[in-house]
Amino acid sequence: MKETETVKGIIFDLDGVICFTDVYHYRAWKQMADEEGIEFDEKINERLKGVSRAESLEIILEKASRMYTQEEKTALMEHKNNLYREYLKQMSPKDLSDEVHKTLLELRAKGLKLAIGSSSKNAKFILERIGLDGFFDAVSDGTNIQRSKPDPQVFLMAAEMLGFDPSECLVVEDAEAGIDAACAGHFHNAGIGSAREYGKTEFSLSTFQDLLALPAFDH
Ligand code: B16
Ligand code: MG
Repeated sequence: MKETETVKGIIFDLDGVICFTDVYHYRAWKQMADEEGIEFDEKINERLKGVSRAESLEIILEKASRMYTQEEKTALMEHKNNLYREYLKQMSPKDLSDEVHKTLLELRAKGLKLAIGSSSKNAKFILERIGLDGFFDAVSDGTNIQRSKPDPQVFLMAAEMLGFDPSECLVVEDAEAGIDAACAGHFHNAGIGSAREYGKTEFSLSTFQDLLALPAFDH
């Protein structure tokens, strides 16, 4: 990022950045895979981060010993989503960390617009559960896109909702597929968690509040 460039908006991935629903995705997929007798572990799970539900299932089925029909795949996705939503129902504002909450408020106080860019069709439900319903200036999620990360569509739509050019926005991601999507859309990006060490990550964040120290945010 050049000295003269100023970020006006931040687009946050949800799962793995704002809150930690990734463990619930894992448990739900694991139960489904165990019931089907399909090998599935945390290493395979890394490949599911940021990609759609249907694409996640295809990755899991790479280890299956037989072919599945489209009807069976639809039923498996529904089963997984029902298991996942049972976990989500147990979430509350306590699942939003003080660090994330305070940092979001400070970023907004700096005059930045804040958006969500998530592949999840459950994003609005999760935001409700953790007490952030209506908080963001824009929410782009799995319900308004045709192509999921690493395609940049979800972030391009978030930028459009905010009224900014991609070059004026920073995407914050925990998944390599999400950093790839940010790069493909010509966004600035910051990587946290699994995406911190990724080669295409522009800014590495050890903690969420490191966002406050990025110089391009000083207006
Ligand atoms: P759903 P994010 C993504 O959320 C998850 O990382 C990914 O594992 C999941 O498959 C995808 O949402 C779809 O989720 O089944 O709820 O529609 O990281 O883009 O916020
Ligand atoms: Mg994520």
